[in-house]
This record gives sequence, structure tokens and C-alpha cells, in this order.
Amino acid sequence: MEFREDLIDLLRVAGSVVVVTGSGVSAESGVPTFRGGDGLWRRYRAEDLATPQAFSSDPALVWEWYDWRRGIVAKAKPNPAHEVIADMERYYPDFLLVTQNVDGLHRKAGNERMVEIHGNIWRVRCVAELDERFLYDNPLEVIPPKCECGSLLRPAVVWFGESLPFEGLTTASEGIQNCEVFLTVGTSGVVYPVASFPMLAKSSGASVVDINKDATPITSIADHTLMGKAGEILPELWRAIKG
Ligand code: BV8
Repeated sequence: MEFREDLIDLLRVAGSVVVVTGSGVSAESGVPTFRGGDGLWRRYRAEDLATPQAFSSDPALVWEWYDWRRGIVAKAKPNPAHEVIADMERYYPDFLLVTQNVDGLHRKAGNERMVEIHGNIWRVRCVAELDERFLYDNPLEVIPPKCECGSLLRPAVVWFGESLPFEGLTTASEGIQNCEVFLTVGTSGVVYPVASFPMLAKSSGASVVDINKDATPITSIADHTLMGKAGEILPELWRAIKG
């Protein structure tokens, strides 16, 4: 796989790098994407399941979907794309990973300087007390799961129409406005506010690099577009950078 010299030079000497990932980075770990060929939403419509309204009208249905996804994620392992992104955290002096994924695979691969900006599928929140905790039961013993206080537990993820965590959003925005290189991997660039991050990076003077299997709205603003599978491109790119 050939890469442009200026891309290799850029990534070899960068001091500050922000990486934003979407479900495409976990596709080669066997976790279905949202909008691709085997997209999760293809079988289910987002508005039917990943919204507060859906949960309040049918918490069991929403939990059936999440329990099914938790089962898939439990068997998934980080793939070479996750491994390279974990290596990047050790290599770059100033590094931040912002993931839209709730599967926890980046943390499994070793990333720590990271924001799970849409939450984590293994965390749950009591709808009454609002405290969060991990719930690793797989499969769930009871659907929908309940808190000791008797109230429902919900997935501690960000649903459509819900605000993203303030702290995570602030960390991400600050990182993006101060980075030299902004790398997106496996995101369709359609879900806001994360979809606005590439333009924020560009307008803040960063070089935008996009790795994706397909063209997306990010393609038109990226300085470098690497089209293909993240699990194949990233290891090759990383070998070229580290020489
Ligand atoms: C909010 C967590 C403020 C739960 C998710 C109209 C215009 C603009 C915005 C809106 C609008 N209408 C509504 C909105 C707001 C809405 C939104 O953006 N909707 C979109 C659909 C238009 N956003 C929100 O509601 C957000 N909140 O705005 O708050 C607010 C507050 C109060 C009241 C009003 C507003 C909350 C959004 C978060 C939703 N939660 N997930 C869960 O996971 O169950 S979204 C879900 O989509 C996942 O997090 C996912 O990660 C995310 C983004 O999708 P991608 O990760 O990009 O995945 P996708 O499948 O789409 O793409 C994969 C890509 O990878 C593809 O391009 C594919 O080609 C590529 N690929 C596949 N395989 C590979 C690969 N690439 C490389 N290698 C491979 N092997």
C-alpha cells in the first residue's frame, strides 16, 4: 500500500493528534455498523430503539436490542485498527481519542486518553437515582433490569435527542481546536454534534485525515482520504510512519 510522502511526514512529526472513531473501526471485530451493509439500523430503525421515547414506551424491547448487542460485543476482540490507535497514544506527545462507539474495544486495546462520547454499552443508569454503574451480566438475567431501589435501569448511552456529556464534549472540543492532525476512522459523519468535528478541526488549522471504506461528507473536507478497511490501512500506514 503506497502513501503520499507529505502524509507520512505529517504523521511522523506531529506533536498533537486527535482521533475520532465510529462503528467502522469495530466492523472487523465483528461488531455490526449502524448504516453500512450489515447496519444495525437496517434491522431496527434508530428512532424505534435508541431514543428516550422508545425506552419509556417499551423498555423491554429496547433492552432486548441492547442485550443482543452486548452479546456480540462480549465476544469481540480489538482488531489491528484498535491496536494501532492504542500505539498512537504512546507515540504522540499530545493525543486524544474521541469514540462514538459504545463497545469498549478501544479501552480493551489499551487507550486511556479517550472520551466515550456516546457512552458505554456495559454501563447502566438508574432512571430515578441517576447514578451509573457497570452491569456485565451477559445475557441479562432480567429484562428490563431493575435498580435495588425498584426503578428501571437504562443503558448509560446517549440516545438521539439527548445531550452529549458536557465534560466529554468540552474535552473533545478543546483537543480538536488545538491539534495539528485530526484523524477520523470509520465514521459516516452524519450524527451530530460529532459530525461537526472535522469542520471544527479544519477551521482551527488542523490537517484532516479520513480513513473509511466509503465516501462520506467528511471526504469533501479531508486533506487526505484513505479509502478502505481500517484494519488493513492503519497497520500499513503505521509501519510506513515508524519506518
Ligand atoms: C444531540 C449511542 C442536542 C447509542 C448513538 C438534523 C440535523 C442535524 C442534527 C440532527 C437532525 N435531527 C436530529 C439531529 C440530532 C441527532 C442527529 O445527529 N441525527 C442524525 C441522524 C441526523 N443527534 C442527536 O440527537 C445527538 N444529540 O444532538 O443533542 C439536543 C439535545 C436535546 C434536544 C435536541 C438536541 C445524539 C446523537 C447520539 C446518538 N447515539 N449511539 C447506541 O450506540 O446504541 S448514534 C450511533 O451513530 C453510534 O454512536 C454511532 O457510532 C454513531 C455514528 O455512526 P457511525 O459511528 O459513523 O457509524 P455508521 O454505521 O453510521 O458509519 C460507519 C462508517 O464506517 C461507514 O461510513 C462505513 O462505510 C464505514 N466502515 C464500515 N466498515 C469499515 C468502515 N470504515 C473502515 N473500515 C471498515 N472495516
